[in-house]
Amino acid sequence: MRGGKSLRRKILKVLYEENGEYISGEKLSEKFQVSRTAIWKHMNALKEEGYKIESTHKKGYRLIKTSNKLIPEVLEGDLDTKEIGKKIIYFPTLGSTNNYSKKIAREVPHGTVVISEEQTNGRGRLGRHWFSPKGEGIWMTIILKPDISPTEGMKMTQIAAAAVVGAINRVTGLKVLIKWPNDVVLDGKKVCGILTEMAGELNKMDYLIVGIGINANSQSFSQDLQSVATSLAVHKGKNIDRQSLIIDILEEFEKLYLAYIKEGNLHKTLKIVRDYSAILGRNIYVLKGKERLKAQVLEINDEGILVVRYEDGTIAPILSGEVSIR
Ligand code: BT5
Repeated sequence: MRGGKSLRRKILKVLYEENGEYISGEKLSEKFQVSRTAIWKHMNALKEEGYKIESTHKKGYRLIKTSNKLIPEVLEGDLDTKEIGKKIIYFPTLGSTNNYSKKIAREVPHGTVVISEEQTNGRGRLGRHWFSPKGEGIWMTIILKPDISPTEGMKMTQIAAAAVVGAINRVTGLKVLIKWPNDVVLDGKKVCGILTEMAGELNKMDYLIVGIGINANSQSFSQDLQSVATSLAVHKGKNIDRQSLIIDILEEFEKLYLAYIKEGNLHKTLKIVRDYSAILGRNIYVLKGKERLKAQVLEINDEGILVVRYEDGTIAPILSGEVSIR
């Protein structure tokens, strides 16, 4: 088809910008210098991709805005950022946005964001599976190339968690909390998980990727996830606009990230992760392999690390272990 995929995306952007109004096939064919038949074929291809496009003989075409399709060109255009999301790579389906990001990290610019409507092999920590159904969530990875030491990776997870809770709060009004280090929860169930991974040497980072998975509009979960997972739409009672949420997250992430990278300032992130903590002051279990130790959470320190007091009185930071609320 003439113009191929990139023309199709440009047509989609024009339709989006018409805000639900009709635009004629003639106008589109003039604008893009292709025949009306070519426009018609691209519209059919877009419909097949899942975009809701109405066409009438007289008026032309219009796009019905729905919350279950993302338009990456619009995302890029609407984002008010300097570094993050200047390039967005979008897939209808992908194994895992983190796996793909690792493959391309060295070739793409800092700040590139990879988004997929679906992941067939979404990953959590320690090789766990991450359920990522088509069109229902936000499955994305931010590729970063900061000049920091690999020991600072944890701070990136905290920056991402802070950006996510703030954005969810602003866009949906829902009161989400952070379950340190990488979960965002709603009524005790997980709505978002973050997976930060890096490559490099002991003291020099090559790249760092921050994977963010958010259950936005899922209505149901498999039996094994039902007791631990929930979605924003379930709590809101209606679908949420993923596009607005992505924009808010990336803009907020950039602010918090640049404050840290440029000025060494982690204060705002720390304030958010403390104010919105689901576990500060609470009794928890620290899970170490098969062991489960009772502890009380004392603080999230200035490095973004959790500090606990065990039953025998020892006070210690938790570096990688997992915690569960008692
Ligand atoms: C995480 O791992 O929470 C990190 C999840 C990161 C997912 C993003 S999506 C974009 C990017 N690309 C990827 O491939 N991954 C990242 P962890 O703390 O290990 O939690 C995993 C556990 O959460 C699983 O063992 C399940 O119990 C549960 N789980 C799986 N899918 C879920 C979902 N959609 N919502 C809530 N909980 C889920």
